[in-house]
Amino acid sequence: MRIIDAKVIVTCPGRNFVTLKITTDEGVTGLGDATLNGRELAVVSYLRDHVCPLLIGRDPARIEDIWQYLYRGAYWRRGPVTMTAIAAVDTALWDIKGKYAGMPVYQLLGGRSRDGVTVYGHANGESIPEVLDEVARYVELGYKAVRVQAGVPGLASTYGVSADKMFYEPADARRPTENTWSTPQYLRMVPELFAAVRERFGPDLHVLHDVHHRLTPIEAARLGASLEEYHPFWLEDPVPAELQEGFRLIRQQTTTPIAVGEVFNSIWDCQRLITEQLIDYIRTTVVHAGGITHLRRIFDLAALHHVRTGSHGATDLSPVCMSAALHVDLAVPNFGIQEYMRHSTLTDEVFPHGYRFEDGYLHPSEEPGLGVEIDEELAGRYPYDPAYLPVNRLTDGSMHNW
Ligand code: CS2
Ligand code: MG
Repeated sequence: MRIIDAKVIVTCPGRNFVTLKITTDEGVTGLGDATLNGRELAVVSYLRDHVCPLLIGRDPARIEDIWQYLYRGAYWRRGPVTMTAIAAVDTALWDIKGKYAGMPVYQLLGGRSRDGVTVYGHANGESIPEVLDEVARYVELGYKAVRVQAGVPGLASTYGVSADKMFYEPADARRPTENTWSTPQYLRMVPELFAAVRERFGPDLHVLHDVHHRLTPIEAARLGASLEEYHPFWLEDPVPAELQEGFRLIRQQTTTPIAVGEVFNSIWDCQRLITEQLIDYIRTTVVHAGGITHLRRIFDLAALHHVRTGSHGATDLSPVCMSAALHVDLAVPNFGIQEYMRHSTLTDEVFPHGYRFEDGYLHPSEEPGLGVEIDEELAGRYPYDPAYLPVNRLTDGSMHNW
């Protein structure tokens, strides 16, 4: 068994996706998501120019060896571009291994640990009443968990609120749009949002919220404490997480659960957060954290420290990543929850897949491998269309975190 082809497919069925397709000498193919929102072409070049040529002739069964070869061989280790490229290779090789074994990948990861993968959807609106109506739609669809994001009074726009419903695409312009931010206004709004959700939907619905890296630890501590009476399922990305020990301050002040990690790309980004139990959920993903092989290492470290999984699942992670995530989610012992921002119908046509939503759960495909393909002819009709994530400034014009 040898790799005879490794090609990068770039398509934009409403948003950009980068996909790696590996083919063996026996005609077996595997897919890996390589999408890095706003920096897609950097990963395309990393794969096309520096990785794919080195894969030709290798044994696709040697997943771990190829992972180590690409990680150690880069010399310049880690980082979102490198680890997304390695992730795509790793994911495609697990897809191939499942097809050769004639099993869905979760069977190769230890088999089913649960009946289904609990997911959460995204309810958002400019006003709190609008958010409540969106939450009602998700409850009606059978979701047991919903993320809530509302506009901040006095601000023209904010993270997580868009005209789109059921999915949310933040990369909205060829040059980054500039948002304005006010922490005091925001800190006043969020407790009102949670009070309204609990008032209308009661205590049992899991309610999540994404702060999106915008507070200082003491502000996050204040927000966490102000929400305790509404028992959030989690408060996500309360502060930028380069200073992992900074989370100690939040931990000392509040019991509100913390989720972090969608921007992490290796175990080293979260090693202290996990081993000191500074977080409750780790949000690392197949596509950005080195693939299934590395993600399992992060999740195993988390399992030893009472930290559960809560992988990122936004629309800029393709159905290839979602398919792979569900196989990991089904098998790991310390599963927490899976984000599920639905893709557009056109995206689902470009990436036919076997996962399905039912009564608040996602179920991965039972097909051998990951259970996802790419319609290359259809993908070819939608060329890359540059789009950037917004940037954020404070009301005095200072750069802030988006
Ligand atoms: C967000 C994402 O889903 C989330 O939790 O943080 O929407 C994130 O902003 C995008 O994936 C960035 O590309
Ligand atoms: Mg987030």
